[in-house]
Amino acid sequence: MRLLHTADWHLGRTLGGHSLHQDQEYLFAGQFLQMVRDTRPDAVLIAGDIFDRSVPPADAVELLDEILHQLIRGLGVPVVLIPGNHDDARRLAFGARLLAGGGLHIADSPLGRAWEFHDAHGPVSIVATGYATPLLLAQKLPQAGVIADHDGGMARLAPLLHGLCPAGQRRVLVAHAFVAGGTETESERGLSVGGSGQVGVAHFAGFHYVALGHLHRPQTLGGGRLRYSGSPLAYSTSEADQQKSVTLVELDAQGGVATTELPLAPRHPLRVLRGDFATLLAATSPDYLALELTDALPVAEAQRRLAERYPRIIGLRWVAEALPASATALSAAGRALSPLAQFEAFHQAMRGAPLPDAARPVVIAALTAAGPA
Ligand SMILES: [Mn+2]
Repeated sequence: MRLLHTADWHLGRTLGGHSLHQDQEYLFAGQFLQMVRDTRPDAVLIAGDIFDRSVPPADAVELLDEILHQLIRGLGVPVVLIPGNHDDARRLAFGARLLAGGGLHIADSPLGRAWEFHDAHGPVSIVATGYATPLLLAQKLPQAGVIADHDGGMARLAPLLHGLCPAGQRRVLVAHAFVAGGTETESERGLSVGGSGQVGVAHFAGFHYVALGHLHRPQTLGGGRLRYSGSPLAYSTSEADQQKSVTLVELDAQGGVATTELPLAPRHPLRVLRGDFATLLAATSPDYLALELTDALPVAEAQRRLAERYPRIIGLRWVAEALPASATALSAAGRALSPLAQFEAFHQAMRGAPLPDAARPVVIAALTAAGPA
């Protein structure tokens, strides 16, 4: 069986105040649909965080509707999708029982749903469980007692999920969780306040493939059976270096798995760009840019002028270039200077300019308050 695994679409997301709608439309309506046309999977799995927020913008809902229509009606490929921690599970489940007959399989219960798919080797159970808090699981499973954390939740849930699958069938699980051993970026929203929100790999025993969502970096765990496809777009500066992709999964007759990363190319890549103001001002780029200024300027002024050259700035910060040795090691001559003179030398080294007269009384007051060295 051939599956396309993706997750964390975050439709409706903004980045640094810029709507990503057109970039998402470009990626999903263009490259992703073409990928499905080229690979002809038996199903597409979308492992949660379909939308960026529980009540998404109308443009985002319309885009999802169009993509699902093209996949299921246009290409004849069924879709399995689950809510993530950014989605509102009940809103996403609207019409789920009606839609399942038309090829759209939505995990509309926190206790999981299973559907039977077929390939040349026989049936495959695809079982799907949306993100659920420990509290919600405890409410749905009153006999389970206190469920203290996500790990305890998955421990209770796993046997129920297996119970949804007929014996002897190959089993694929779609889930949204932070599996221990995975690596975060800066764009996941934490699953718990205090505690890690992580669940152990061992709970996923017995599934031939686990299609995971939540972590935005593509990665494989559990000896290859568990995988995060990662998000299709970079949603934070920490992802600037990541090649985003969709995972192609080949499940053989015995349940053995081989995965391939199918790369995606964003319309406007997210990059970190470092330079001095004059150099940055002399260039231009349509990309999403986290700018790092190496010379000190009033930030609001710099941002205003750079925005004329770069329409998609997502952040601007001042960074010091590598410090000269004179700024990091105090020489014998330096030690002989007064604290004020040392600070003036430090300011000169860091900012490339003398300490402004207006700042001197502030520094003197601070040095006096700090007491004798
Ligand atoms: Mn996410």
